[in-house]
Amino acid sequence: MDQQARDVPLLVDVVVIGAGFAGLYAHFKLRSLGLSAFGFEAAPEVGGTWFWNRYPGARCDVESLDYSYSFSPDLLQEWRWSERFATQPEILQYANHVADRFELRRDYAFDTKVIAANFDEAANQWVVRTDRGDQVRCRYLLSAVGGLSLPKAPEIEGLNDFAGRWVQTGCWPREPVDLVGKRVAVIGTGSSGIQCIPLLAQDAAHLTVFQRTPNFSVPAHNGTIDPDYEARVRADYVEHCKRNRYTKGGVPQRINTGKSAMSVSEEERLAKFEQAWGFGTFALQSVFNDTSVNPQSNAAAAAFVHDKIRGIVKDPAIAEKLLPRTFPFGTKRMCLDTGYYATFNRDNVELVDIRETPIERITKAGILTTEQEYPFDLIVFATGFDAVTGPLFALNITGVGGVRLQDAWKDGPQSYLGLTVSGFPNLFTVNGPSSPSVLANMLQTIEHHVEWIVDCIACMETNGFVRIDADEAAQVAWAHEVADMAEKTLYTKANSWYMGANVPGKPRVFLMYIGGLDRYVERCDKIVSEGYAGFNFTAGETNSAAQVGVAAMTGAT
Ligand code: N01
Repeated sequence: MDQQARDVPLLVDVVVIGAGFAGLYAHFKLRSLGLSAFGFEAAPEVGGTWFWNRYPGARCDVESLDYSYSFSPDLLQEWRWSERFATQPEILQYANHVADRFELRRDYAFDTKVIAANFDEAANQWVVRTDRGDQVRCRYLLSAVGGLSLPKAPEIEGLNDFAGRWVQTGCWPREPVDLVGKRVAVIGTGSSGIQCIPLLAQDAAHLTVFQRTPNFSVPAHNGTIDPDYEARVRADYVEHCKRNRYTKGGVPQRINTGKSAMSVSEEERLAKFEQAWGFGTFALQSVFNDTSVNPQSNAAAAAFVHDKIRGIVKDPAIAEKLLPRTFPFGTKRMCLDTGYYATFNRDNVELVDIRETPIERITKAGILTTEQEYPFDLIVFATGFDAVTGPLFALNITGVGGVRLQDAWKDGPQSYLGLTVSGFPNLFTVNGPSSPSVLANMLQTIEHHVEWIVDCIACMETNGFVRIDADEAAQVAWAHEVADMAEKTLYTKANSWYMGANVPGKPRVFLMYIGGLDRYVERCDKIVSEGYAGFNFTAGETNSAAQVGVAAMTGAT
């Protein structure tokens, strides 16, 4: 059901796609610029990823105090989180609160999917079409679709034969899913599987986990927020958030030796690992500064987690199956859990290693592996997403010369700063490929991108520019820089969704900028201070207007 009457305009300054945290903030900022903006959202309400991922156990893996918008000091102070890591319902409530407080719903059509966006070169406008028959023209198109918004289709043969029910974590039903007395299967042990498995185990009669690749998971140590810490943060909240933006991960570095794991004694190393394990967050990855680049340091962290798993899981054979061995520690996104490994000590939980006994197909009764058929009432697919590029391709974007984004990116995404794509003028992508996105606190990456984009649009408006396009050479150089940076780490050794490796046929390209949010923000600032180096601007009414030097726009010499 719509949250508002549908009153879709024919022409606006900006179309925003998505009403998650990025889309909402974009609306807020664009309005402050005096531009008209209109948004489309496929869901019936705001919240983006937090609307769709409502599976049991879904919660943020960034501490709530940091996973907060920082643009409004009043909002920062008035909103109180109830837990250190907020649950999905609470985050969704927060998104709704923000939408209400800043009246951000009024320029959205909900339950409306964008199905095409074509650049009209003569008019320098995007023509956006939706599945409800709308056609809107806009001068700027802002994608705020999120990198993890397109769940992978369950790709296991035989699903149509299954007589029971199946669901996906990435689009969990809104009405409660009845688990009581049910025989439940979970396929997938990434962050979503690892979060829901302990809760499903509590309610289901029997839970069978089908694991293809064991993952590294550390205890989140969720609970109430330490009141002293919260008071310190609140006393200086705006500055706290500003400082976050100039860190690698967009969060405070609270346990960080700044040393190589190999530069300290084994005793000190284990003590620091222990401290990080006890603290939660991603501290185990960042406590030493070379975990992601030095194979020895990485192996030490992996061995530490292996020992922890062996210590928690009572059956040694099951513990061995749960040990991640096929990729370096942290190079697939590390998971934060609440009682994940201990769940395998329950009598009603079974682990099936589908590397040993692969799934052959889904049957009427359940799941058939090479070893046996398992009967189920419910199958939960926690099998991940066609990340980063998938949601953009789903928009069916065509740029200059009618080139489809899919074709421009057939060998992997090419983007300048993850913000713009050469040949697709006036299109901005929040958290696009080759930007830090999920490698940092998403609230920080979102706010940074939205502010950069809105400042850029303001600059264009002030200077009479009608078109911005990334210079192809600058884009190629950026892609090389991003790839070189990733190659220097161990991340490229894993078959992860970060590498596009989870989707058959997807080019193997590291999808994020791994140099840290701090370096990235400084780089974006520098590019602006150099007169938007690497961008071409066009002045006037049409695309035939003279190219104008960007230096003139910013006063740079
Ligand atoms: O997806 P994933 P996710 N047959 O791709 C398995 C964010 N997130 O939804 O590794 C059998 O990580 C697959 O196995 P393998 C976070 O950024 C955040 O869990 O490909 N198994 C893997 O085990 C995260 O990284 C939060 O061998 C199949 C699993 O399914 C990202 O979303 C919470 C299969 C997929 O893991 C994605 O996480 C949740 C098949 N055909 C998510 N296909 C928080 O903030 C896939 N698998 C806490």
